[in-house]
Amino acid sequence: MANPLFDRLFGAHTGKATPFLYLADGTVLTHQDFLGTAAQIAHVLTQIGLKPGDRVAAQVEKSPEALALYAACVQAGLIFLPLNTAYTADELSYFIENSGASVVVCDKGKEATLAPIAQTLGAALETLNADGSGTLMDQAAAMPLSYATVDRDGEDLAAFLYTSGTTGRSKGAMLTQNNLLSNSETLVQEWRFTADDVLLHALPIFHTHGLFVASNVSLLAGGAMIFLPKFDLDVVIEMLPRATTMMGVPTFYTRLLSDDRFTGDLAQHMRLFISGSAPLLAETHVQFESRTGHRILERYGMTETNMNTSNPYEGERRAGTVGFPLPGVELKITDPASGETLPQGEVGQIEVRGSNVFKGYWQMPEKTAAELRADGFFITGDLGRVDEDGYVHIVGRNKDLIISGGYNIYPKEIELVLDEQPGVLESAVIGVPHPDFGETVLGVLVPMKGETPDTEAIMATIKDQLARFKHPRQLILLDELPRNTMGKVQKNILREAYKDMFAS
Ligand code: MCA
Ligand code: AMP
Repeated sequence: MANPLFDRLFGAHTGKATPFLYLADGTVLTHQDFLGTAAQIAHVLTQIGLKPGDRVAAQVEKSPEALALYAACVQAGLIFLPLNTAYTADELSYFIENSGASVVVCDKGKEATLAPIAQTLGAALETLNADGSGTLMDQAAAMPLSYATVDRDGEDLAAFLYTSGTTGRSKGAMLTQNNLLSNSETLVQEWRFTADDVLLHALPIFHTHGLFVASNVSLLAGGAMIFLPKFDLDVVIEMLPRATTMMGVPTFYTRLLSDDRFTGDLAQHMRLFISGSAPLLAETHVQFESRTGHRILERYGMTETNMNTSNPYEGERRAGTVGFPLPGVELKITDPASGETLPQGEVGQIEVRGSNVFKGYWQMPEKTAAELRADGFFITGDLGRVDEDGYVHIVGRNKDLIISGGYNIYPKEIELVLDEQPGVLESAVIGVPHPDFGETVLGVLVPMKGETPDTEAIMATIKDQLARFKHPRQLILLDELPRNTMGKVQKNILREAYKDMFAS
């Protein structure tokens, strides 16, 4: 037996004194330093009493230790459950309860809020702060620097990533070792990653993009990362000359382009820029090429599937498309009503199948059955077409979703909160164009007869319930919502009416 994900991503670097993480303060951690930390954390988790298959919920700031916590979970056969640092206590208590997490790891600043929740739900609580301090590392410091890797099968679960739904509560996408490993193997090949690469990593590590795409690909290739806590334009510009590759959401690229210091010279030595998580405007692609000579490589993925398509490394990277299905990924365009495959060129829903596709939603068999067909095809909820040259175009969404700065926001979740506010009869939440975030959230409220809802008070109330990035940038009062003859709210009319609200 073995532990394929651990062996390939981490174990393969045992004893290597080569640089793995370059930090903004000049610290360099080698692969072996990192593995030692991971082993120490694995000992702590085992001593707490965690057994293979148990869940570890982590809401922690990005740090080498936070990444080592992921490695430790893989090594000890635990299921890693990373959580957005913006989530409120309300949101977190759902994830902890739903996943049945045995331990919650959080920042010291969140301890007072989370301790009672963890206690009620029977989970242990450890702290891990942005600077690597906290109870987790206090205990880890006394532990051995190696750990007997727990045997796992490729079909064993490695991570849960919660993704919101159009009907309300989030669902835990169950990802196996094979899901993650097969996808990173493909991406290393497709994007030509090697041990010589230095990836500029400014993404958060609680989502697929920063964790399973950026980090796993670098780990598998044996390369290094410039590991930054967040996307800070000044720091990114300062660090870029030391990198060979960068991955980002479109906002990273529009922010770079908005700065005169980002010149062709600064990007000259780079091997590859990759974009994903949200549509990259063709205009950004063109501007980027004329400034730097580089064509950004755009790819398309989902939490449930990892990466599905990519523009080619060699060959034409076509603006406004997400390239070709990756090797091992089958992609078809189907009629949303019948599920029948449509002829090439026609627009329909995108379905994918392959070893990248998840195992289903944790303890939600009906939701799994609604999206994952018995034959293994996953219904992405994205609308697209395949052109005559085989390039996949995403033309829209068959799901009510807003993507703001790469974060997914499901309007239903916000509408449920808004509908409960005093004086509100009903609400509609829409995404409208935003120069920095691509899209941003707008809330439309219909007052109860004779009432005028207090929008400021409403904004203050939702602070406790919803993460900051989900908050409407503005609330608008409207006498009634546009509806079709079936009574369905016509959000397209609202989107059209307010499309210039935040235009630059
Ligand atoms: C921060 N804020 C946001 C966002 N980020 N609001 C809406 N959308 C956001 N994405 C809030 C802040 O809390 C702050 O609130 C205010 O907006 C302005 O913050 P700012 O300093 O401008 O933001 P930032 O800290 O610079 O962050 C923007 C960012 C960041 C760099 C674009 O959001 C980011 O790193 N996004 C990447 C997300 C990502 O990794 N997505 C991948 C998901 P206040 O008003 O209180 O100051 S994985 C995925 O989608 C699939 C699988 C895929 O294909 O990859
Ligand atoms: P998530 O649920 O966070 O995994 O986000 C997945 C969704 O992000 C997909 O279903 C798409 O709607 C969107 N997405 C990811 N990459 C791209 C891209 N390159 N272009 C357009 N949309 C994308």
